[in-house]
Amino acid sequence: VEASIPEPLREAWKKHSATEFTNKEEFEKDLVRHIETTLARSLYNCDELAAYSGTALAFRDRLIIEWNRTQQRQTFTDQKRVYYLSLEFLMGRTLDNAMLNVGLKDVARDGLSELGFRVEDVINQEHDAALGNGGLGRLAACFLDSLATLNYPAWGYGLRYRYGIFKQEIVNGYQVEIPDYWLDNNPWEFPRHEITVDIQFYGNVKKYQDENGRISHLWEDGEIVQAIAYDVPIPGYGTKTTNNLRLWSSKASSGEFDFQKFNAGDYESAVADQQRAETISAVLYPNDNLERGKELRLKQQYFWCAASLFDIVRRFKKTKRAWGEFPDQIAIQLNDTHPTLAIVELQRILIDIEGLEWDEAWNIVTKTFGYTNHTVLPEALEKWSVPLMQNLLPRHLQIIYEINLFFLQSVEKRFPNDRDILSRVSIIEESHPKMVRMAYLAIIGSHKVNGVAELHSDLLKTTLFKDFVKIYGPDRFTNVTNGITPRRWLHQANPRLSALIAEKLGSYDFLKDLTLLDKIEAFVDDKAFRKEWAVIKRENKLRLARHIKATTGFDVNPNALFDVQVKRIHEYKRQQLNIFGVIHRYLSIKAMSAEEKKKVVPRVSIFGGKAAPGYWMAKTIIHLINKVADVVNKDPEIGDLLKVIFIADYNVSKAEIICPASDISEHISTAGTEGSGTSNMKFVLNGGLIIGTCDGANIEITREIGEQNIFLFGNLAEDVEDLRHRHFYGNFKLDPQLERVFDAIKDNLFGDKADFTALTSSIEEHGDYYLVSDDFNSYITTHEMVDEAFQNQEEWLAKSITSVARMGFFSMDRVTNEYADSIWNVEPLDVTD
Ligand code: NTF
Repeated sequence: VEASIPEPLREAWKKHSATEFTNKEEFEKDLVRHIETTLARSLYNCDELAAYSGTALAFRDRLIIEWNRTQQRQTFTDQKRVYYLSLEFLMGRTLDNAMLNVGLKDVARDGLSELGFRVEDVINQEHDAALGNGGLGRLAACFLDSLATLNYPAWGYGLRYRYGIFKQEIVNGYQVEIPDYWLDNNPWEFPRHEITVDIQFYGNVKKYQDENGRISHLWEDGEIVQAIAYDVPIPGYGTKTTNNLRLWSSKASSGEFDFQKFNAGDYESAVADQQRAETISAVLYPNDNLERGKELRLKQQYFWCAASLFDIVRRFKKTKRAWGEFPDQIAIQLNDTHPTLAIVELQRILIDIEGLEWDEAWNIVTKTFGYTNHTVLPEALEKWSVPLMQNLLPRHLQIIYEINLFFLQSVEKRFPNDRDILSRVSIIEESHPKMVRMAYLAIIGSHKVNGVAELHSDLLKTTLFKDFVKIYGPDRFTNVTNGITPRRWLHQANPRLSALIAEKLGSYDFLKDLTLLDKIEAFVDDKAFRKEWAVIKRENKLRLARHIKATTGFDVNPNALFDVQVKRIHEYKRQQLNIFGVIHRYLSIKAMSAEEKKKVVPRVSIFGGKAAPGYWMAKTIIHLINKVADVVNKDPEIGDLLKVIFIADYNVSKAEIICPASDISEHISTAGTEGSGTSNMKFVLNGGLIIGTCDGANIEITREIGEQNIFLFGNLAEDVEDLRHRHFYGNFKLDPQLERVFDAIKDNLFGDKADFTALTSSIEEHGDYYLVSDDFNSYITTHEMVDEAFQNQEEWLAKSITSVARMGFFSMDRVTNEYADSIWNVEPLDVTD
């Protein structure tokens, strides 16, 4: 509904248009006004939380003014836009980022200080927005930051979960999950109650002949759920562009269905319907790299895809352009296969509702979509059962069958002598029940498919999607190695390092062009610079040590080597390898003479990460880490030489404290299993070294920073299959050092050995799928090299500085420009007048 102020009255309006604070006085005025009016508090009644809310509201005003301008400008210019569809956006906190991106953190600091508050304390009041599991969700958040910073006209589309990823507590060494209700007074979202879409589920399909004699399909009956839009402004760094993240929330439709029930006196059932509808956007599925095929998950996916597509199509139709121009105006990126139904939904809209012919519609669809694959793990590849889809989305299933038919016909024509290829590439897996292979559907419905690091993209082409390379040729498949936003992961998380770099380079321009970092390599021998660098690392370690003390009660020595592994707990990421290595170190120290102990480099082994609630093995790993910590940390023979810390509830805001404080971090997945990894980049960018396998982006990090600056170990991806095969045929021999570790566990050194049988036997008896034993010796030896290197602090420092200098490639801005050029074909739009 358009309702604009008539032209002659606009002058009066413009006189009173909202303005933005630009200095301390104006900020304080906005702050106090919000606290006194919006929050109904007073100077007698203003705690840090109120100060946070007031500050957030003052900054929100600024963001929304720029948001309005950006949206008007983008609509007026009407050039091609990008829509990033992701079920996860792991945003973390917003206030600090907003202050830094609009360049007014100092103003806020001074203003708050005049009113009796410290900006850091105020920032710490904010609850993380944790609508994601791990790397995939955080990548989406980094994308939004870069898209806005680079002035791309781009929107994110996601779900507004009432509960984000659960909060983790550790009770008696076990993970306990606490629901994350995060929406109470969240100042960063704008409910758009007027922007709603009705979404249909279930029902059945009727064929009929339309007035032109054409066979058409009518999807009728079933139930309707309403999608309501919530908008979150996304400010770029050092630009006026403020893009939009639109999150959908579900509600019962206020259609006549309910009223009939209600009027019939069936109040309870009407309310129950309401509840059921709201369940769709209630909770984020807490699995990382795992899909479990639950109906509610499929409902979430369709609900979000259908609402987003309706919104995108509605916006396109307003421009009155011809349908053929759709792909010139719109690029849609699918973050993994979760939004694959969007492909089917757009085809449905075009043929069933807009009346296009199949071929014309399909041509538009495939030109519009791009698909990013993030994993080769089989358990993470989405498949939906045909009966489930038949019931929930009958018309979509028909369209999928049709897509498959045309696809298989074309394959058959091109490879008439290869009968097997048809069943291999069919979207439908002929199992019981039949399954829809979402990755295949995503490939067939897109014009570009990309992996997230070179090795990963190569593996896609040579294994998982090999047949599709044969069918479509290699050009449909490409690589875009992941990156991270330097705004959050350097400037915000490590302000002192950022300031030191800016001082040397003469400006903060490197935050917009991270390749400029290479200029700091010239200072690698500069004494004063090196000293400052070391002091900053130490300060960051002290900050983490304070956090550890406050949350676990343990004191850790800031001079010790901080060795960090923080990421989701997963067998393929091999936290078990790490903790077995820690046990090995513990046993070695215990066996030392007093003289020998003097040579030991003190270590703090820090772990953090959540296990999916149903992932029993991952929970066992957490339990073992905590049991080892209990024993080691209290052992008087060990003292400061080794400490084991599990940081509970690892999340984005904790990562901001942890990443700048590491000396070394662990990225030790079984070769060939980690798509990319992005925390590896965060640690190196903050001056930490890494120990890792030749996997994911570790390989490109090595290429950029030089192999003398990284500790690589372990078997290569090309050897994994062979090793597994050998294990399977009985050629498995437990590594002798690992055997010592297992003996200690079996001697009940860390509590009841029975608690850990699953873990040890998966290696000893069940084939060691993740090659923990095969890599153990190499891992231990490499850690000895780490100790040795750490003793030469001057060398270590040089490695640290050189590595940071060479990390420019891993900026999310490079990533975003690569997608824009090679997948989306979109141009930036400067919104400044
Ligand atoms: C993850 N994939 C990969 O496991 C990470 O290596 C990668 O860095 C991120 O994606 C971002 O690309 C997934 O979470 C999923 F869903 F694909 F399993």
